[in-house]
Amino acid sequence: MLRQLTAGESHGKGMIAILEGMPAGLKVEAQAINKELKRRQAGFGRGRRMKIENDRAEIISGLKNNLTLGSPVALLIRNKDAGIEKLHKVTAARPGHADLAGLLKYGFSDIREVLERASARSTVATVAVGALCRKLLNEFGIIISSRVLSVGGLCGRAEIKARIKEAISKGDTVGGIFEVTVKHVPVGLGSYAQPDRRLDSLLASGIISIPGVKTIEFGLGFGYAVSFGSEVHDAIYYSKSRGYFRQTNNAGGIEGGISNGQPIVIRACMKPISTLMNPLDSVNIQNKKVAKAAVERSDICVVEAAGVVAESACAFVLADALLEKFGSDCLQDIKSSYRSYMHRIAHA
Ligand code: EPS
Repeated sequence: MLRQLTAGESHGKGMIAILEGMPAGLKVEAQAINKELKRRQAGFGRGRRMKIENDRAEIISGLKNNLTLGSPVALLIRNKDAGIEKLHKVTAARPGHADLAGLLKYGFSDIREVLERASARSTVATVAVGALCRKLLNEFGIIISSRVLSVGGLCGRAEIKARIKEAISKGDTVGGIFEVTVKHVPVGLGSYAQPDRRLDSLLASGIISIPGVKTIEFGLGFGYAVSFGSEVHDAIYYSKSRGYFRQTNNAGGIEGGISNGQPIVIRACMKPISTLMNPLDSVNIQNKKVAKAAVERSDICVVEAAGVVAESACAFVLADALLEKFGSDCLQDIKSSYRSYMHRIAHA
């Protein structure tokens, strides 16, 4: 079983990730992690922080000569903007952020204490963990990608860029929809046997945990609600050369909580970032008088980056499901178990 633990404040010394349960014998170079960290920083509409940071992982443990040892892998990504002790007090909660609920829950008198950990900077650690998991999945031919489908209701590169520019000029922010696709997932990951073993439940949990993600759908998703069953279920065919196959993938690669061998397709909505340069009404938490919400340096649009983070969250869930199915200690053993299973499936 894979377990992850992350730590770090947005302007603290750095972000930390520990991944336990990686099998021994997997080749991992820091470069592979850094490549994913760089993808997370990209996208039109990112804020000034991304110009300051150049996120790079230091591998602290779990590897020797670039090979995993089967022991916990610990990663450290240092923050360049690490002035947490010197940052000003925040007194007007931003609608949409964790600010107010966090302040009340933990009994703070400065919203800064909330926003430092609630910040989406925490996704640095998610992506670092995801990069390790992705390396494992690649050994089995599993490939994860993402793309932006729309921003502010508009599709197409030029329209999306124009929408983000419009948000910038108005001191506003804008959200959108991204799609994650996972190819070459073997049939049989996850199970219907318990709710918490369903692959879609686990993937949904991973993606909805990303700050700012509000909805998620698999395959046809909400489209199922407006169709007859005969129109949307993926009919089953068989041929000697292909075995069982489908001509459609409305299920998005998962039936009954189990991967069915088709690509896994997930779409999710990332809400507009809640820090607005032209802020909404709020209340000063010290004197309870009307105040404008706090204005912090932030991003305008992070839909592309959210896709990269969602890929990483999926990589963790799928790597865990793969290890559960095929064994967990030694990559070589896992590969032989995988080969023998695939052979059985091919002749089923
Ligand atoms: C982020 C770092 C943060 C924000 C952003 C994501 O850095 P700073 O607060 O110093 O500008 O840019 O966080 C949020 C949008 C948020 O709502 O918390 C990052 O590394 O992705």
